[in-house]
Amino acid sequence: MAVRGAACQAVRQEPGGTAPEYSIIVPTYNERENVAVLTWMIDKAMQEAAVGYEVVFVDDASPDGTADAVRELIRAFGPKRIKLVTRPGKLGLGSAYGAGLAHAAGEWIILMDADLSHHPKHLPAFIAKQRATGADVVSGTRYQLGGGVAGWNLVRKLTSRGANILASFILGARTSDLTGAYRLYRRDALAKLLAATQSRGYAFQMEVIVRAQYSGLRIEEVPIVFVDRLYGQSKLGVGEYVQFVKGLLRLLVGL
Ligand SMILES: Nc1nc2c(ncn2[C@@H]2O[C@H](COP(=O)(O)OP(=O)(O)OP(=O)(O)O)[C@@H](O)[C@H]2O)c(=O)[nH]1
Ligand SMILES: [Mg+2]
Repeated sequence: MAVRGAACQAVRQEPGGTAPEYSIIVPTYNERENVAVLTWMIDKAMQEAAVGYEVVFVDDASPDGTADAVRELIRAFGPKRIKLVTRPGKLGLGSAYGAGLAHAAGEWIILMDADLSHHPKHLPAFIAKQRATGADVVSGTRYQLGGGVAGWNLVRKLTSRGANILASFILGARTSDLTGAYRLYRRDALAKLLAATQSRGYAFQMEVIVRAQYSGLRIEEVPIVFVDRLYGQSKLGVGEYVQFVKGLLRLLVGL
């Protein structure tokens, strides 16, 4: 412990061991190549925002050893800055957020992907937007001025845009990016939304934000540029499309 304490001195800690204001929950499945650079970029962004934070990684027994890479980060940044929640197998994103929340100490929760598609440079904008507006949810959007996607082919761009337009039209959603996952939530709001949400895959993000709107939470948006993953494999397949349509139909009849 003495060694660990000494190693941590180089890294900022919250004074007096108080809880951080922001918890950034990052679910991981086979993201070994991404977690270190992501953490360094998050640290830079949160220093710029001048707020206290922790990162909670939720790893589902990634075969590539992601959890060991996170343990290295805990040694470098300290156990107050980085937490690791491990689960015995790939149990899905929705429950990963819940598991992360159970171990998160912050009043504000930021959800982001590990694959650098959600660039940490946008974090200060999420925080500033929430503080300026008093919003319960700040959602990153690719579909407002200043936002966009990089690295996707035309088919994937049209699919994402089409899915968003279709879902907005059918569900009367006011948020411009329903399927994005880069968001900031008031802690208790997220807990309630997660408990109510049943969809999986891209429909999960849509259900969460539509439920937020229907339950009267204040939602604001910030433009983000989504960058296609550089390392690791994309999991987008036919199954994802089927799940999205199923989720959309269920929301249509169920909400
Ligand atoms: N803990 C956990 N994390 C997951 C699971 N599925 C995906 N993730 C992570 O959730 C985030 C989003 O998943 P991605 O695979 O990047 O999904 P995507 O961005 O829609 O698609 P691609 O980047 O094209 O693969 C990433 O950080 C993944 O590592 C899971 O079952 N459990
Ligand atoms: Mg991704």
